[in-house]
Amino acid sequence: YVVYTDLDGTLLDHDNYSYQAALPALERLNESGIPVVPVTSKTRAEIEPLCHELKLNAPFIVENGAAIFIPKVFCTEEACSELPQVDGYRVKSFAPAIDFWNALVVELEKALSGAFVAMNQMSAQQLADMTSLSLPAAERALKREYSNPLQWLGSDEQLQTLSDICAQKGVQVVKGGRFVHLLKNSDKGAALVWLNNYLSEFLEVSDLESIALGDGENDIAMQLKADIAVQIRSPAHEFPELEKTSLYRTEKYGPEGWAEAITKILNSSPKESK
Ligand code: 2M8
Ligand code: MG
Ligand code: MG
Repeated sequence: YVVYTDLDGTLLDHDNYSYQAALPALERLNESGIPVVPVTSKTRAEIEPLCHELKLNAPFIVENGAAIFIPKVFCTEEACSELPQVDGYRVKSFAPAIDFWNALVVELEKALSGAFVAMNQMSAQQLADMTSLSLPAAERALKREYSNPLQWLGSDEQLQTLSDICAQKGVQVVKGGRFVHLLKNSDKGAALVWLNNYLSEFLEVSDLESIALGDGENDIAMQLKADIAVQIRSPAHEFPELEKTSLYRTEKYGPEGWAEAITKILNSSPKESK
């Protein structure tokens, strides 16, 4: 197995961002040598300290599938030589870089003035206030490389207008826990497929099974592509609609639901490190 997991509302509590309840299940995965891959709308600057705290050394997927950061230990010369090097990683990117997004938002402002506040227009303090992130965490969230999420203030009708304008530019609109996210040439599903192929070659396992856990609408793309999908119960919204045979919906919320699902899957699996 490889575990692909959303962070906010999934591995991390929607309200206080704690992962405490998931720790025993995470430990069990670590012991079984099952890689845990964050797949999130968060930035690299937000994910790195978390990976460090949780001792995750696997690749991770940033900003809603925009790019995959592959640490050196997961690289071979053969597999990675074509990928650009950034700090200690090789990077496979799908989405346009941040300048594209900042320019797009300026244009959207003209048609939908007042309907949203883009993250790059917020101070760290403002972002901290609206999300209950700590101030340093909000600073890391503002270090965006591939996306500029929108705090939505407008009507549903204006959201439809946003979708229509964006569609003409090949940009897709999806909802996260608190923000509206814009995607182009990427989603969590495409990133999962690319990385699972990469890892099955790297680990030399031909039938590497993927488990995708998430709470939001922006997780559906990866849940559709995964072998096993887990929808984590959210205190903020209903389960997003998802049709799939191998779907498990948790009883518990956030990281408790995460542990519930992982425990259930591992207990019912004949071979833990499949
Ligand atoms: C944003 O993402 C969440 C994910 O569901 C949201 O849309 O509410 C991100 O852009 C992330 O960088 C940030 O940490 C988070 C804070 O709640 O919001
Ligand atoms: Mg989420
Ligand atoms: Mg997310």
